[in-house]
Amino acid sequence: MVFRKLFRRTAEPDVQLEKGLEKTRRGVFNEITKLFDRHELDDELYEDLEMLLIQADIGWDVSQQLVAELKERASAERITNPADAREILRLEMTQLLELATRNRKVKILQRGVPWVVLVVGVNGTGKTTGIAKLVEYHKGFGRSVMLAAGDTFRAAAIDQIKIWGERLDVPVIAHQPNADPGAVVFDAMQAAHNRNMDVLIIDTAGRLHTKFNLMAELNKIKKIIQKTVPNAPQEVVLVIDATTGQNGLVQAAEFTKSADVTDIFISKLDGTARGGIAFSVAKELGTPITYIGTGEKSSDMAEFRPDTYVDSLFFGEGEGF
Ligand SMILES: Nc1nc2c(ncn2[C@@H]2O[C@H](COP(=O)(O)OP(=O)(O)O)[C@@H](O)[C@H]2O)c(=O)[nH]1
Ligand SMILES: [Mg+2]
Repeated sequence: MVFRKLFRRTAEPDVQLEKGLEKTRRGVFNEITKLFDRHELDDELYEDLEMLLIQADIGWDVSQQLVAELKERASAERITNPADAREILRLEMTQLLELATRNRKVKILQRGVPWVVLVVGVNGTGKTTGIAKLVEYHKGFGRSVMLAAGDTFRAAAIDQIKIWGERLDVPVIAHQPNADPGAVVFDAMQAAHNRNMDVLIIDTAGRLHTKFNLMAELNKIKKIIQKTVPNAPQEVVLVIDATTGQNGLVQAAEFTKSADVTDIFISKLDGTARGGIAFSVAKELGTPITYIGTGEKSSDMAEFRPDTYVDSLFFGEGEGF
């Protein structure tokens, strides 16, 4: 009980995030926490830790790196108490995630000039739901928001975004199914510009193309956007589904190579007990993680912060004070 006091949160708790990460916290991270209840900080503990980190979808390389660093620091600082080692691990994990926020650009939105957000990613990752979340987020700042139904390949996709538009009371620019996405985007840009919208969010189709096609299509859409607002899109958000683990990361890498992704949105963190994907994203992609999705409602989103994220993996409600 004495060292229990060491386990302090780094940041203010985020209730939304804690709820979203509950499965992960109760799953692998509960196992990780329990490891450090052991009496000895020995090789067996380090080996078990590495295995659990890999199970948490933190990725092979990153897991090895974390354990190696922990070992080194524990040895250099003559730490023998597992409870102290756990604190070091927590700080190391936070530092690793800070890599993912270091390159984040400051966003300065101008009232009445459309801040254009292009949302990309593989089909089913949560783009359209993520867009609903972004609408609620921007509306929370009192901004006017418009949507563009740029995924014209499935009629259902157009209906889905229209329904969100009605629910959230924002206009949606849409064409018929199978229309040219470029034409939708052009119309939406004109409408957003003419109506002095603060934010325009553009949905895209998430077909897995060959790399060349993906690049060509996204470039074409960007050129169309720039006909109306030359410095747009100010944000290109890539949605990554947390439940697809390391596989999702490989697909995401294709997008970061093809599109100038500015921000990453990790969706469905509530749906997995292995919520460690953020660590491999931070290490492998180098693109800032900005948003995280923790459910199917438009309010189920949090801004990504390394300290609250790591706290939420280790502490449940009312713990860690
Ligand atoms: N549990 C959970 N489900 C989500 C989340 N985001 C999206 N979904 C669900 O995932 C499915 C695909 O989402 P959708 O937004 O249509 O993906 P898209 O094809 O990329 O546009 C839908 O059933 C969503 O309700 C999330 O953060 N948590
Ligand atoms: Mg969609």
